[in-house]
Amino acid sequence: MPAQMPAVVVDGLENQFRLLKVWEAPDRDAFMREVASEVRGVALGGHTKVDAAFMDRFPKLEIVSSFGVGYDYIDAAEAGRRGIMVTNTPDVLTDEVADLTVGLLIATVRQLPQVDRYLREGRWLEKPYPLTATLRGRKVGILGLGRIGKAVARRLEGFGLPISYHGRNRQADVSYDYYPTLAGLAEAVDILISVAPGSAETDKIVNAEVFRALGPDGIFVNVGRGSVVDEPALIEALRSKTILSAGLDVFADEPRVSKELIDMEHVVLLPHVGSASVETRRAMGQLVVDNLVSWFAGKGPLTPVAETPHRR
Ligand code: NAP
Ligand code: 8YV
Repeated sequence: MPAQMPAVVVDGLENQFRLLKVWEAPDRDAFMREVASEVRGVALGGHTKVDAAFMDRFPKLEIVSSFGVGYDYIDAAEAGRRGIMVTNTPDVLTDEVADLTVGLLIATVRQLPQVDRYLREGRWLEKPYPLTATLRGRKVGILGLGRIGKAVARRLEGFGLPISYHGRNRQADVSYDYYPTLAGLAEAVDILISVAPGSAETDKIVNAEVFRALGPDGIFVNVGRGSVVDEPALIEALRSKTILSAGLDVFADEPRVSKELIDMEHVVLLPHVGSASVETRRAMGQLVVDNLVSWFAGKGPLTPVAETPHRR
């Protein structure tokens, strides 16, 4: 375990395996060198980078069990070429992240954190808070209509909002309008929600052209990955009122958040808390453990990523 993980993972693995807690070693690099030849599994948290150089260090490595559904910090294609299994934690967090996304959207449109600050500062005593924008009458576009994207769409259907989406493929199980280009989607909607994974393909695809297409009433919400957005272009679009506002749970260089965003009153910023409830983080941790237990019991992985499919 290179970085500290929740107790459910530490305890669950200590019960079953010899757990090497790299983060507790006074000299982590020396400790890694010392134990590298024995390591057969890695429990990965804290978005530790797993690239070819990392894999080179562990000649007997069979499986990387990662905490989180997104695994953009793992070179999974390289793991696949080496026959190393990679697992993630899908599904157990879908509803939690979808709930948070809807909360963030409402908070952004109705300015809930700003309104809360207004009351605490005693300003209600002077005059009522100014009127805000509305969700009513808006169209929603989802970038990345996967597990979480669909759960967000189902919730927003209940709000009476029409949904459309962009991804590489049309989804067979939904009847929402599909847009083959992201700019086309942005042009057609006034709320754009990104739930797409980080990858070379998605890097900075939400760019200045997309913000221009979204337009001056446009709201951008990002719960996917910060790398999907050209962040300087987002800041410029917010500064110039090319779009109305943004609600962000993910950023380009976490946990550092650009001062320009922090200084803007018309954005809502969350410190990557989409899945961060006690119950959901526990379920994610348990799945990290269960993948390793299943693998070393010879039963295969429970939730392998697409790049390392399990062949029995
Ligand atoms: P998923 O089921 O794999 O869905 C991902 C969606 O993104 C798919 O519909 C996929 O559709 C689309 N996509 C992939 N590559 C694309 C590309 N190049 N261009 C456009 N669309 C693309 O994953 P999920 O479980 O919904 O999770 C989605 C992401 O949410 C994770 O990868 C993670 O980054 C993020 N996340 C964030 C939090 C948080 O705390 N903020 C929590 C959990 C997850 P196509 O294959 O058709 O393109
Ligand atoms: C986690 C996430 O907070 O699952 C993901 O992809 O982004 C979040 O659920 C994160 O991966 C753990 O640090």
